[in-house]
Amino acid sequence: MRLHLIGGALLALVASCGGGETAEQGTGSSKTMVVGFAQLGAESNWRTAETRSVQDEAQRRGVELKFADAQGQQENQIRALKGFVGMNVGAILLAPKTETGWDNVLADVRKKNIPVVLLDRGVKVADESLYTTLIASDFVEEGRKAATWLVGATGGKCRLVELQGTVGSAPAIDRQKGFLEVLAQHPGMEVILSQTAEFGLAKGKEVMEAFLKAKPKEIQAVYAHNDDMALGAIQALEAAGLKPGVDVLVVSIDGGKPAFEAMAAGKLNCVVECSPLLGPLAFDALERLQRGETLPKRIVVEDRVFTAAEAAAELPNRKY
Ligand code: GZL
Repeated sequence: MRLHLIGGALLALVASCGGGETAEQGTGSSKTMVVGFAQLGAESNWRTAETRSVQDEAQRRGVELKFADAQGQQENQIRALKGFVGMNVGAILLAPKTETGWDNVLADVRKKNIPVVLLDRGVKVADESLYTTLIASDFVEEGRKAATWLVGATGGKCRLVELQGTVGSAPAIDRQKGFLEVLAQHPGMEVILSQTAEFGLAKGKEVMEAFLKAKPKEIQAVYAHNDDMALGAIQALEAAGLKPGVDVLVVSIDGGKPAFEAMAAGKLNCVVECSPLLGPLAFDALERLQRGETLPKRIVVEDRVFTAAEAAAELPNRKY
């Protein structure tokens, strides 16, 4: 792993992955593609799986990957993007922590004609030409699917709490939007408490403990914007002497192995899948760009819904 000084300061482990071997040395393909990947952090099992998917695919395709882990800070991502401009990379992959704050740095990137592919989260920019395409799930639809399952499981009558993802992030905003859109059709469904737990397991447990203190015996279900927070909530429910999945229903989004194990154990009732395995899609898009193709502005990753009844059979198929 080579460390690079960027902007005069060492940026948190900007490392060359892909074995440092360039395409000429490795796969023998005509063009060396050097790609910068500005990852937001490692806040969840999902995020780690996404990073691994991109790094493995770069290695497989003989692409030199400059990887920057922003440790959860948008300013580090911005610094990484500026560093990639300085290195004059061939393309940039960006998993933006939050929707806003990207206009200026993406304008700097565009000045160098470096294409930007957004991975897994969208941005709100004044000029959509500042990025080439967004490869992500439809988070509004994920929220709708979670709510539809919960309405069905409770007959449309339930007092529930919501564990929101990272404030200002596209998945947190849109998963809440889709969920509430469905709940608006069912007046018997009531969100009695809602708070961010930043997509983290420990924080999910902490916030759920606070919810249980504030509304003892009133909570009938938990809607968590991701598995890690749902697993934290499950720990809090058990610590309070409650049976998660039975006394209190739990529905989450992501579909990682730990969530399937919790469903198989009867502690989690429903998971809406959101695949982090975006490496192949990312490099397919970059190769299409290299061939001069025009990409659609939005590449939607399809999601499935799984319930506890299917968990044991599906678990061996889970790849993250
Ligand atoms: C979704 C992704 C979210 C996951 C969380 O594309 O941005 O961030 O749902 C992750 O687990 O932390």
